[in-house]
Amino acid sequence: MGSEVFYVTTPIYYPNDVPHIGHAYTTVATDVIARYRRLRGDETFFLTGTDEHGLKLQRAAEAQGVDPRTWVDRMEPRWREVWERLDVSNDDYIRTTEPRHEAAVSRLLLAVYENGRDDIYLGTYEGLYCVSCELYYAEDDLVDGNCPIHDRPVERMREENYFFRLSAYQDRLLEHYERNPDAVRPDIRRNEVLSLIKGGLQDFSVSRTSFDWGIPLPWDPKHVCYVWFDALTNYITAAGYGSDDGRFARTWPADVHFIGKDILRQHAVYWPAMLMAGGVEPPRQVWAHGYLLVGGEKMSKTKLTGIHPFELIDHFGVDSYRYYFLREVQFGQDGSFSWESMVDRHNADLANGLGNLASRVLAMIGSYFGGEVPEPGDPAAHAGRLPEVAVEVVRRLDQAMTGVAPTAGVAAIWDLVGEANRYLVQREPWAVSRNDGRRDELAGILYAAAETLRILAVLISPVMPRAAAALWSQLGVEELLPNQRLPDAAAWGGLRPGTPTARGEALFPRLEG
Ligand code: ME8
Repeated sequence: MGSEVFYVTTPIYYPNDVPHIGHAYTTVATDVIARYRRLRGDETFFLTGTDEHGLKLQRAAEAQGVDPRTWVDRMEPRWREVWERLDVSNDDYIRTTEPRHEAAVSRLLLAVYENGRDDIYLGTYEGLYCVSCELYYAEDDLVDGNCPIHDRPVERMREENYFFRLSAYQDRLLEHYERNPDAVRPDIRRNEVLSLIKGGLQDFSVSRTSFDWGIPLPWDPKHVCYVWFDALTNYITAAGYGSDDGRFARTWPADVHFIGKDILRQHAVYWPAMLMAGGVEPPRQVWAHGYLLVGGEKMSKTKLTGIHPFELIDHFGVDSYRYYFLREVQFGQDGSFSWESMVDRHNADLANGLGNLASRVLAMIGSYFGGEVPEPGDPAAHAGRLPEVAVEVVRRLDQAMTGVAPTAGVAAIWDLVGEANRYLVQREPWAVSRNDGRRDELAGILYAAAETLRILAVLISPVMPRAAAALWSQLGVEELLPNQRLPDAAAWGGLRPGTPTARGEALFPRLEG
């Protein structure tokens, strides 16, 4: 078994408010992995969207004096505009208020309800509820009486609910995770999930009667579906569950669900059990990254510490934004954002590193060869270690990106930038140019440098699509851009001598703090 499509998702976000850089962190990382997969020729399906039902949304709408549908219709474009501005290349965008989703949720609910094992049953729930999480908590989970994630008071609720028999799935979940050691990453999250499951699982309610902003249960429409059961199902809705069996078979199971560690339990315990109960395969992998912190705490709108991505993009540009978070925060760990470190990264790695390399090489090709790519001559004599370092970097990048280690992937690319800059310092083409007898050598050096830039343009394209396109056009080969596939695109010698190059704008202008 195995799906043919590389299927990757972000969480679907609550549009009760506008996005902050924490949400964008997940979405950009997912985008980079999706773009990398396309670059290596894998058929890819990348999904994101908004989670529009539930009490939290209903209350946000009430606070604005509008009905929930008006509210989500007003807020959802504020999310899409951020993804567009960030060059996020999702193939589909799902809203849980769409009819296709309601159909899939009803279908999964019925599949579980009618599976012959009584996995959904009627009961009464009384407990402590955090509206921000849309989760019930046990007294012991609370910190000073507050929700452990949002640090806000919980509410006592009592209602008649349908329950999902999660407790019956303990052994099957453990067996699933033993058989698939990579199904939760990184290891620290896998261990957390294993101990949650081993600690015993409590049934959770899958319906609500105290409010009505949700999908009615097909067999008892006084109840609306619990928002997490509704939300998680988005991942199969968009893959064609219940609507397009052929596409569903090619697409599902998802290869990676990217999430933050705050919603691990729902994705790695509830979700696979729900799917098993409905006769659907669990996802291949759940990848739970860390938090972006502000002042040592998880950035959050609730605590008014959220920074809107536009505040940074306006200053740094889209590519620098995308680069910074992947490079600065080791993927999987928590990381702090700071304006100063972002300026430092921008200037050191982008303006002085890649940007300076490109402008120096193109300027020298302009002055010494009338702007045309010179003859390579014998690479063994002129290219130094660049061809072999490029091969090695491409190998490391592939290993990192397919292994979902984007920070290591980006670091590998910058080893090639560093090698190229060192190579120029050692070969001193500006000095060689003063000696007419060394014209072939000068050509060989600048060919090697330009060829390295071409390869770099391919390699950076998943992370910085705009800089890649600009570099590509400065090298005079933009018409090739859409057809690049790794590893062939990185094979040495792709640039043709005689190609007219152009000195464009600086790729990354230096920024003052
Ligand atoms: O939980 N650092 O939506 P949500 C890193 N609708 N990532 C962060 C972050 C931070 N400080 N803050 C948020 C929900 N995120 C549900 C999901 S999925 C079926 C339903 C990111 O709007 C991270 O990915 O609260 C986290 O898991 C997600 O936003 C939570 O988004």
